[in-house]
Amino acid sequence: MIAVVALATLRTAQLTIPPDLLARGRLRIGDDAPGTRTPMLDIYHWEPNANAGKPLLAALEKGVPFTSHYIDMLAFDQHKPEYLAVNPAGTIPAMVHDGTLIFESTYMIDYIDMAFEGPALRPSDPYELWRMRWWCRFFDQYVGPATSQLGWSTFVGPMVRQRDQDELKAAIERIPTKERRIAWSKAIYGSFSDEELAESRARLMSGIEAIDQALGDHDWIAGDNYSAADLAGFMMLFGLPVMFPEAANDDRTPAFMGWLRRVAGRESVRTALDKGTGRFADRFRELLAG
Ligand SMILES: N[C@@H](CCC(=O)N[C@@H](CS)C(=O)NCC(=O)O)C(=O)O
Repeated sequence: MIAVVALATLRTAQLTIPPDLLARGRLRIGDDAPGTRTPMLDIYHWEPNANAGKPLLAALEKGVPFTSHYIDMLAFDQHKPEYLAVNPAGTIPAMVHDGTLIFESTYMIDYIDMAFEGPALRPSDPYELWRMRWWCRFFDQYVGPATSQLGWSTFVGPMVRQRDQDELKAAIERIPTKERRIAWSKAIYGSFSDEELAESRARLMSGIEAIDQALGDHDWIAGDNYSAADLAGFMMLFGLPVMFPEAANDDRTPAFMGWLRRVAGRESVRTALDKGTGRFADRFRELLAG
């Protein structure tokens, strides 16, 4: 029995629609004409954490060569003209494959899976495929926004808020989308409401329990095979035993903790975490130490 409570006030998803982007169809970056150079994959990411980690993990799991571009979110690199020329929404992650921009992290996993050789990240069994998609949606719409809100209020806000106030104000004004301006303001000025934070915690309490129950007697979220759902869920949730131990611990949610450690043990995950500065890899090490 999955005990997921219906909560009303928290945003269900972080969907940013870059101005004009979808209308333009394929956005080509740079001047190269199609077919004039070797197909290349460039991945723009911050720490291998949450959304930013998904394309990294997917490419590494499949053994796809790529160029990694570290965008320092806390230095507001994502709003600088150089990066806006790649992704006008000013969000991370993004990737450019042979000159074409691909964004929205969960669907980036699908793209990498279909566009390149390597072990499949989608189950071939229809029921497992359905489970994979159901859980990806759950991560994106239910627990993802809650984790993100707690993370922004606990880590991101405190890491930047003591900087020069005029600089911070100017940095917020440069953000291209209203949704991200609101998120940054709330993080910087500590104005997430008690009700919002309580709702995030309630979602995580029930959401982690639901995952724990759903894992049952199989190793992976969709069933017998490692899939995009494990990769996406891990990236969203691996910090929880440290960030919110009341929700995720060996006594309350042993199957969830065992699954986190199984994913953490994969070579692709260890390599991905090395692409960060260590801030998040440290949480990962605490997890492995158990
Ligand atoms: N739904 C998008 C969300 C992208 C997103 O909002 N990313 C956050 C980091 S997880 C970001 O770019 N924040 C930087 C900012 O808001 O300035 C995805 O999954 O790719």
